[in-house]
Amino acid sequence: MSFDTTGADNQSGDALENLLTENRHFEPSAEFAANAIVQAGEYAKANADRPAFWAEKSRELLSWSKPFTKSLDWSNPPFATWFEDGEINAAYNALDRHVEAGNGDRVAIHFEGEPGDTRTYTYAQLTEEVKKAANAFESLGLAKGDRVAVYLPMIPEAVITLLACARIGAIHSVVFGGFSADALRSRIDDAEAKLVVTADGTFRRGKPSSLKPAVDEALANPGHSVTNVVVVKRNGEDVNWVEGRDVWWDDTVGTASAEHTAVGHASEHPLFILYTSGTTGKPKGILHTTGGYLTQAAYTHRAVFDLHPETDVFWCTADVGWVTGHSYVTYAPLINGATQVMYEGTPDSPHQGRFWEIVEKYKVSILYTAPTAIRTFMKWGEDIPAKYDLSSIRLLGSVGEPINPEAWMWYRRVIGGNNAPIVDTWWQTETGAIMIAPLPGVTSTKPGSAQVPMPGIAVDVVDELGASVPHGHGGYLVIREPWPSMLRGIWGDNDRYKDTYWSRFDGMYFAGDGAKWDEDGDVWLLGRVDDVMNVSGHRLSTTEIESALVSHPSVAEAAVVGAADETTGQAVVAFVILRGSAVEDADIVTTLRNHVGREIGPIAKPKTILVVPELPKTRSGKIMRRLLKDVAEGREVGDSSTLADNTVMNQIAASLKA
Ligand code: 7RM
Repeated sequence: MSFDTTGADNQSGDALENLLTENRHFEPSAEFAANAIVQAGEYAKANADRPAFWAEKSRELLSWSKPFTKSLDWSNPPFATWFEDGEINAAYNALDRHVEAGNGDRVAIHFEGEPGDTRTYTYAQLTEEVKKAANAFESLGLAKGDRVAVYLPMIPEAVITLLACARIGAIHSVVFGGFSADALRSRIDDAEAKLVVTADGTFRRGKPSSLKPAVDEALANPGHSVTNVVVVKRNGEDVNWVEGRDVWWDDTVGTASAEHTAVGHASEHPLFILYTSGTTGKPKGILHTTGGYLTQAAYTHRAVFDLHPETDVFWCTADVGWVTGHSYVTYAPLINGATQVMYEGTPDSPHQGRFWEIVEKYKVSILYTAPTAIRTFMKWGEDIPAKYDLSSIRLLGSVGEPINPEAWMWYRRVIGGNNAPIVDTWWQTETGAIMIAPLPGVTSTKPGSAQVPMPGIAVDVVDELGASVPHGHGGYLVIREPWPSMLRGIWGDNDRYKDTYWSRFDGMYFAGDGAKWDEDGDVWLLGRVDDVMNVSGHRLSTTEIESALVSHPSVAEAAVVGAADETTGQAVVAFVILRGSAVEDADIVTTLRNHVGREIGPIAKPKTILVVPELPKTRSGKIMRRLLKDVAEGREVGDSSTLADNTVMNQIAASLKA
């Protein structure tokens, strides 16, 4: 392979063109395929007429108080409407109708608190709680269209709050419990929230961890829009109290009437805002509406997880502060009448087997988690899950980042008993629901690839000019047709909505991810395009080099960035966490460089490999490569306020000095 210093605009990423391929395939077992909820015919049916397909799914999966007559309206792009003349209540669909259908005694939520306390809510009980919360919020003056900031830990009150808002047509805006007072303030201000729902605090690794002080700080200056703060008592810590503003959950929701009739809201009535950080600028308030969002969330949940609501126990480990916790904890599982597990804490508390203990205890059959968690479990060793009975698991899901083949294989073998299909699901806050994933009873799965667009979803990979690239080639991931759960805009900023998503390629949604088709026509996600490096004119994906590093037995985790380089434009810099005894190996850096050379090609060999104790990650497990890039380029480290653990950058700095 030669170094090409002229091809600065090397669109097709030739250096890696044929490297991301995978020969391993895993067919669904005959039994799994035979009992699968969705069969192969679904693709052709959806492709024949997408809006008709989604209309049929919507009628099948949801109860509309006023049936719609119209499916998609795309007469004013990029502003779509779905099922526009219909009316629907999200909370009624998630709760009341299951009780009316005689399923009130089915468990909706098995809650496991971090300290080990547990609560079980049946559908009848959860319905009652949501009705009380809806009445309580209304008694505080909350009305349809008002915004509610939610700053809660992973406790049932989070789901209850969201559904109570949806019930009365208030718009929730969840802010991650891990975000600072500043982040909370800017989100409250941007949405002009009238109510805040929070808790005294939660527990982290056995210790109380507070939330209420951040709310007090966010509201310290006058001029904000908030009239009341509802406070759930969770960890029992003392809190400051602002008379007239603050009210205890138990005193308001606890004493409210359990009678509340749900009325339908217009299909395009806003359901929620969820802020997501862009590469630059202030966070974007991604806006989702009701009918289309619920349709795609419910459909993908059934189809991708092969959900059999009478028998499955579903566990999505995502926090409700993330879109995954909206679509696949709060809405879809309840709409579909599933039984689910909700867990407040981290995987390592009080011990590294906590997740597997929970799987065994509740007989979890479908587990949906993130690659970062899987890689952490690999690091901890397979003897930990081996201590538990995981035989209830029949399907595994992955979301949030590309899952490297190494982690995929481990997940399948150690957690899935070499039998459970793995569904790698690609989607975004903006897409609202899963867009690319295998259908577990149909698709033969392939480690490392999210594989195929969902039925009814038009995904493509295009070059700089927006032309489709052929199989075997890479480019930018786009979506060619509107989809039901697509964002309807950025709160208060239509221009930014158009600029960010619809201006790069004419008439297509630009996802911001690099991707490639392999020779079989499966999609591989290559990370955000801002994570694509250009070394001597060769496009290299951080994901691929990370994947190569992690495939070496000495490497537990790896993050790769492109650092500015005078000669090559960018140079590959890798940060690695080593496993056990590899730490003592003096030649490890050379070994790893050669390993990457062998796995991908000499062009991909990291110029620098830095051994570090930890990697900077957000709460949802995404590596913040931006911060590593600052280190690699010798700059002062930028804003690290969204890190899950804000001491990590200091740990890295200390380890590099040593
Ligand atoms: C659900 C969620 C979105 C970004 C997205 C990608 C990355 C998510 C996968 C993935 C490869 C996956 N929403 N991403 N899932 N990359 N394979 N299965 O994560 O808004 O927080 O993030 O996450 O870069 O653009 S999100």
